[in-house]
Amino acid sequence: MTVNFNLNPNHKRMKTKPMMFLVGMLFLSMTTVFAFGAKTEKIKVYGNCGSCKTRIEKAAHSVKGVTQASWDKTDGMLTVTFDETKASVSKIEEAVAKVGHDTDHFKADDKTYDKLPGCCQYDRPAKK
Ligand SMILES: [Cu+2]
Repeated sequence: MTVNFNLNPNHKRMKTKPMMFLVGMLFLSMTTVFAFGAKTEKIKVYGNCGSCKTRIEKAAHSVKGVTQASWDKTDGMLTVTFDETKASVSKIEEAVAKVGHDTDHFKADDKTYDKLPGCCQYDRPAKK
């Protein structure tokens, strides 16, 4: 008994194309990571708890070009990986400050800070 899995009538002509496509995709994804300067940086972000972590990481991810963001509540360091051609440390710090978390270069708006849940109202760094 033969089962015909070939649903494509142009099968013979198409044969080499899927492989080329795969190689092409692989090449593209590699250039995205390497050629366009994926960069990993650590940024100090003030916060307290697990909900801060969620909020901070969400804000970092909202910046175009950010592929990874992870905030450590024990030392307050946000580790971000981003495409340098699209994002920058200041853009990320700005986004994080906008949701209520101070960084060493951007201060959150007082009103935004006041609206944070009680557990999230971290001790703010001294104002400069
Ligand atoms: Cu919190």
